[in-house]
Amino acid sequence: MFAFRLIWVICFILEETHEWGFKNGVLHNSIWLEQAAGVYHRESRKGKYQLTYKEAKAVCKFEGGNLASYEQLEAARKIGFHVCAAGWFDKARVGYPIVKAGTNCGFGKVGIIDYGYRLNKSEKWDVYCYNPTAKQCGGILTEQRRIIQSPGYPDEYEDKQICYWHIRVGYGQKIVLKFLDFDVEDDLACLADYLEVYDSYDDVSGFAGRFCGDELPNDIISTGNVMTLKFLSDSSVTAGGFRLEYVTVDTPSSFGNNSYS
Ligand SMILES: *[C@@H]1O[C@H](CO)[C@@H](O)[C@H](O)[C@H]1NC(C)=O
Ligand SMILES: *[C@@H]1O[C@H](CO)[C@@H](O)[C@H](O)[C@H]1NC(C)=O
Ligand SMILES: [Ca+2]
Repeated sequence: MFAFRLIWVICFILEETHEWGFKNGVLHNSIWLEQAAGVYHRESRKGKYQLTYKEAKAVCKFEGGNLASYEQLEAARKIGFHVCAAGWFDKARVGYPIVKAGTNCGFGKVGIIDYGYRLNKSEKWDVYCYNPTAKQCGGILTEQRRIIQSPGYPDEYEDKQICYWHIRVGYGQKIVLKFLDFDVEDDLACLADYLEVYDSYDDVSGFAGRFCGDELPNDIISTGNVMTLKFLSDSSVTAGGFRLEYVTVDTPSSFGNNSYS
């Protein structure tokens, strides 16, 4: 019985952590990750609400962390961590952090929406992990301007990095990305390592570009007040990394016309 379980767990981990897959010829990694103060939300690579308690624990552990505790989740929520998806956290509890009350999410309440201790550990949810050392790689950025750089910059970045930066500025503002330094493992289609920019809240819509090599990309201006940056490195060959700055600009009505919207 024990051996069977062990094999099952190993199979799960292999399945869950296999190298990035190709879809329509494009290297794709659709995990959705949101992070604040070491706490982050994870979906299974199979999609939303696909992790049993045991699988959820394995996901956090594989990334060097643990399931978040209620206190860690609440501490993250207090600095703006808001996710509309229920996930496992410590002690087989399920819930999610809500900052802004909404009718579609959290029953109009604010706080940790707590489904309590689950008796049935085979139920499937997302997961909330805690890993304070993962902090420098991504996060939610709300400042008016800020430098973003690859992990370890100005040293070379490491293999197998996944960083998501979600930039959210004031309503009516736009984000201007200015690249200051850029050196990411080069290949023709940027399949190995790359920085992707999305003119959107997530990495599903609003694709604005994928970059690798050592040519400095042009400035990128968002259409709205959110932007997502995703940096991924594969398991071999690193490079110098990148450094960029974003600034915010207000959008007066004279700023172009709205023919694109
Ligand atoms: C536990 O949850 C799983 C997944 O939702 C379900 O298939 C199963 O029937 C549940 N078991 C019990 C005893 O309720
Ligand atoms: C609005 O912008 C579009 C595209 O940039 C341009 O073709 C069009 O002439 C502009 N219209 C006005 C009234 O400025
Ligand atoms: Ca690489």
